[in-house]
Amino acid sequence: MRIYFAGSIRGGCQDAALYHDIVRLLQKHGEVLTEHVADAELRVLGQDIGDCKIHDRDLDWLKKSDYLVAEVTTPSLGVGYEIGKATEWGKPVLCLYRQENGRSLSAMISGCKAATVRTYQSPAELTGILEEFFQDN
Ligand code: 6K6
Repeated sequence: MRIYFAGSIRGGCQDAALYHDIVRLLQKHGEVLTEHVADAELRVLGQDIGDCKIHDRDLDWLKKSDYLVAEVTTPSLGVGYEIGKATEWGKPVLCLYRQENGRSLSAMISGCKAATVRTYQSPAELTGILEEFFQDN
């Protein structure tokens, strides 16, 4: 089972450590194709392959994935684009969202019937949320 994990990069990288923990949890359910999204060193140095190659490679991985799991607390154009593509391609999508600072999730995500949106307060809740999602899908 192949899982594409999506998390903000240029949208803001304050949750990088959390992404790392989510990738570790996801690895209990399958192969995570996008570990680099949670890689602190790569995030600082960037990857010197050019934006077109990043875009084409990531969409190729997304096409090959069975699931998309996205952490959507930090708004990111790239993550929103990936969610749009995955739902269009009929892949099960799980969006993980922490309600904070009075900010609301985009209606294009919270109102998307093709995606499962789960809110959480603490990372301790994620194990159960992921188990439920993979059992139901
Ligand atoms: C930086 C850190 C690691 O790699 C890099 C180079 N840039 C990217 N590498 C791989 N995937 C990327 C990169 N930039 C964006 N993405 C994809 O878009 C990822 O799959 C993320 O889920 C999403 C982040 O989008 P932005 O708009 O927040 O950058």
